[in-house]
Amino acid sequence: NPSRQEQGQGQGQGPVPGSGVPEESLPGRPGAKPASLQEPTEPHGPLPPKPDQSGPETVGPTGQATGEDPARSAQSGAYLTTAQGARLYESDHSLKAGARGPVLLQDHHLREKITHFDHERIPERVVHARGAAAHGVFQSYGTASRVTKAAFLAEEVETPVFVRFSTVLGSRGSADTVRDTRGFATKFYTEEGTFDLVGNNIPVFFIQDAVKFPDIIHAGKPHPDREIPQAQSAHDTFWDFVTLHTEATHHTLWNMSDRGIPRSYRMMEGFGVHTFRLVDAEGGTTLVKFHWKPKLGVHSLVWEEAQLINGMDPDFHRRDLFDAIEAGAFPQWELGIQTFPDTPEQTFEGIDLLDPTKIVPEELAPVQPVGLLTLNANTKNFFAETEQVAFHPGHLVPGIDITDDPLLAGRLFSYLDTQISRLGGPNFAQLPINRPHAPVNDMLRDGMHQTAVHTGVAPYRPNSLDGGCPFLAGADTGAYIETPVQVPASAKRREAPESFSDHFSQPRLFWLSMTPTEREHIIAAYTFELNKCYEQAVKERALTVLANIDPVLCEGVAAGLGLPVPPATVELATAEPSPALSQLGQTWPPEGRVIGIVADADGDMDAVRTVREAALGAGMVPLVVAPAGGTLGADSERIAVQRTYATARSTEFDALFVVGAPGPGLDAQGVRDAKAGHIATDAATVDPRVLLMLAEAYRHGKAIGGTADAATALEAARLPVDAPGVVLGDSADDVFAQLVELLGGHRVWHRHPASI
Ligand code: HDE
Repeated sequence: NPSRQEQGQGQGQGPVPGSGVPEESLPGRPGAKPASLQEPTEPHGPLPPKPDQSGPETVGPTGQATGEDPARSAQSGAYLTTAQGARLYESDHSLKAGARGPVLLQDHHLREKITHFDHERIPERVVHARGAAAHGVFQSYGTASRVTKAAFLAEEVETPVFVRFSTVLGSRGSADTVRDTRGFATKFYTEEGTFDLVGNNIPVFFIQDAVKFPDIIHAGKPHPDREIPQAQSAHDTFWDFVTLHTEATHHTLWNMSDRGIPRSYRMMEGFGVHTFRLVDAEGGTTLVKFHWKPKLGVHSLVWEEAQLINGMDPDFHRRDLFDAIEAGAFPQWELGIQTFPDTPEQTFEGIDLLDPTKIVPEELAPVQPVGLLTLNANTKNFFAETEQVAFHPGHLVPGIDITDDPLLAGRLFSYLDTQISRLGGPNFAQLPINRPHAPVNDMLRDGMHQTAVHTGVAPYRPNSLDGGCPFLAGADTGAYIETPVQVPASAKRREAPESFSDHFSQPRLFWLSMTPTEREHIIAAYTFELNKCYEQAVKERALTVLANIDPVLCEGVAAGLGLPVPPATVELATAEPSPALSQLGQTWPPEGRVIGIVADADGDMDAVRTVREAALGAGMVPLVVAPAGGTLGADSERIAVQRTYATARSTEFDALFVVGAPGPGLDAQGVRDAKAGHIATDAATVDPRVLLMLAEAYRHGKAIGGTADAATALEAARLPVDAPGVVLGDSADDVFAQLVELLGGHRVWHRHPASI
């Protein structure tokens, strides 16, 4: 099942031949076009969905499965019609008084088409506007049954899901690989109602109280006077706020770490952030934190690479997710829970479980797997699904309850409120993507965009006129059954508990848990961001915050800013490192990683073929990169080219395999022959785009392999052929095996200069 990436570029399906009806004979079609440019003239329905593109089962507004295709209401016939179903015979010209005359207002089709177009956009999300989503399935292991009665967590239950990943700060059209937190929101369409786990890829938050949310977002969004920078935290207002409001220190530190620039949505962790309360069948309760663990490992870009991608392919993460699913490489995550006794203090090992700026190290409370998420179907319509989906942390099912985390309380209000304005009224739960798969009978009536036709006369309780319907559930099956938690007797106060004022011990724990490589990246990230600020006072204050985390961090950043090192204002905490927080040091599978096979017409086609097949066998995505599109090799066994030197950039690949020393496409007379390309005879004639690819891949710590004669290309790029992570040899199989081994550690880190 070749992915879109593998199908090559610019090689879409050609025009479908017409039915033989001469174009001129159709009304309003002046002149015939050459056969190859003709539109199909025979009516046929919309293209059937691809097998991997099935969405959730369609359910009616009252919840029962209808089997009706949601596209039916707008795409049910072969002919172009008005919104009222009247067929149109022409759609290319406005109605005019003569070919050169004025356009007539009576043209209903023109007015209807333009009016609808004028209203095609809805407000983007105020945060998390930029996202990508997919359908999938959640298979529970049953291991959570001992702590929750939630039916979808019972043994071997399969639940359809829809997951939307996002960045926080940027607008809908912003680039994917900015330094930011990523949203990880999951809608479980369970048989007991919809459960939404609306999480992030960072386990803590900037603020402890929802009342500060507009402040942090206003500070992070572009400056109000000139609306720059887009989707960035590298500006004065962000750093002004987070250095004054030091409870943001922990989250900011995670943003400045490699977690802020994930390699792929498929390779990030997800966290529920708040502590939730699970309830078992006997009413027993357990406090938990939710974790998503990606099967492909947790990997990140390097900063220079992330910046290059934002120019080369701003849709990098969105494309990566869609292509992987289309190719059948379905990403998977394990859902896990950390469990804590539900004590009146709601603390664990001294950590306040109601403080969303704190984690509980996995070494103290291991993450216990409870089920497997597989994303296996792409969206069919971005707007209808990804844009219109509405998550809410208050969408809970029996067995899952909230805690008194003050940040969560504000979220419970905010999501519905914002969705009423974003989705134009209170009936968005009837949109196909938001419809529960459980039966709905809610007594909510009327309102903007009501699409259900409710029957009965008594949408109130109690009633006798509708036979008392609908009925209440028993306490054993109902949701939102309050756990009888004692609320401490106290006067009303605007204040936080004392434990919330510790803002530095966990940032220090995070810093101490990083490997030297990760620490270098953090210092470089702070240095970059603060050097983008103009205000000296902001930079100086940021250094004081860093001094409160660790002197090495503070000194490194101060050196990069050219500023003196300030003293710490708190006593540094003694923290036991948590190795689980580090992304490095483990070995990961090569599945889903992309290898670029750089070749030209004169190269060793056996090597190209061997690596391509081996990569496919390993579940990787091989992309052949050549001077021009089309194919490479002898007529009988042509190999499709997916990227050209002009469309490829090193950033798309996790590893490179270079065949020979691809030349600049000059013939013997030195005349450009872009189609063929020729093996360079010496270092001076290697194609400069290949040199750039090699230099970047080398600098970004990527594995580089090649046939033995690729040494000329490496030398031309002034790269040592015997450096770590560079593997050349006569056997393409052997070289590939070594590349896979290198990919297991993600990158050749000691080759990556800390400053980039
Ligand atoms: Fe959100 N958040 N948030 N948030 N959030 C929204 O809801 C809000 C917070 C998260 O893919 C909005 O429908 C407040 C934490 C994700 O559609 C809005 C506070 C976490 C998404 C909103 C928070 C999140 C949102 C904007 C502080 C991780 C995208 C559009 C009290 C646990 C969901 C919308 C999607 C979206 C409010 C804090 C995750 C405005 C007030 C903490 C993944 O309602």
